[in-house]
Amino acid sequence: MIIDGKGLAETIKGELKLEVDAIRERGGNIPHLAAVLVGDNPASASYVRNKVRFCEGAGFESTLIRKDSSITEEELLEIIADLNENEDVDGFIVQLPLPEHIDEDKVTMAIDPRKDVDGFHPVNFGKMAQGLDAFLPATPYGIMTMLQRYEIETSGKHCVVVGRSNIVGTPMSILLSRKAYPGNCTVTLTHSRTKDIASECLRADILIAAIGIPNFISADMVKEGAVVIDVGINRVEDDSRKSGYRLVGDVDYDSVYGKSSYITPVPKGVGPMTVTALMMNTLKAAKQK
Ligand code: BQF
Repeated sequence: MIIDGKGLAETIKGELKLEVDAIRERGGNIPHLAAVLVGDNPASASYVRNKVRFCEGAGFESTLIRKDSSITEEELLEIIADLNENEDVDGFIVQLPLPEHIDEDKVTMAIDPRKDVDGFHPVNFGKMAQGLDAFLPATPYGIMTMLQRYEIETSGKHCVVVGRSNIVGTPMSILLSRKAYPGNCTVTLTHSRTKDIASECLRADILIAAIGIPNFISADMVKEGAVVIDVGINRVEDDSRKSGYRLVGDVDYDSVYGKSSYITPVPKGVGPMTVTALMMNTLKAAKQK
């Protein structure tokens, strides 16, 4: 069965809009997301557009702050300090990746954890790891929401995560091993130094592919009946498209589809749920203010 990330995102957008309409009716605090976009990376610009568009669809307020890639780290930190102070803004993100001369960790740590709707600040990461209330990082939160809404059984399952990034692989391994639903999995976290990734993947009841290599997971790496979550969003050249590229996941979808019980497509799988999760965090931030 195909997990329709795009459709679920639309459903949740409608639910969020109903909540925002009710907030508006009682004169409450309308959620307001600000996004800082540095430079002209086309992928980053498209991600930010998706977020602004979602805000419009759900009745959120949004502010886009665009800066040239020549901005200094100091100037960017000043913008963050202003957003931290700004009573009107409930949550904000700094779109990654940033230009080479800017330290992403420094930027992330400058964000007030109460406004850190991407859930990247160490305070939110630490709270998440301890099972405390926190802003969960958007992609893992989106995946957890998919598993929950599709009522996928996770308790006692063996989950294999491929990739150990701070924003996907590592938090995913923590969330799925927590004593909760979705959770209670036995988790294996694999990465570039793992001896035999294929045989690790073959043991997975739930396989999370987050390595950023197009079509990395082939059918011979997947157990019959596995749940396959493809986090990869890789741009590959395609002259038959007017854009000149198409999106390809980390999973070789055509060969793996037949072996899976559930599988997420690319596009329209995890990607739209990442944006949705950011908006769920923004509503949470607005309510907590
Ligand atoms: C879709 C992201 C890597 C690095 C930084 C829908 C998005 C993408 C794809 C999107 C992503 C990926 C985002 C689709 C936000 C997800 O239909 O497949 C939406 O906008 N994303 C980001 O903000 O930063 C990233 C991936």
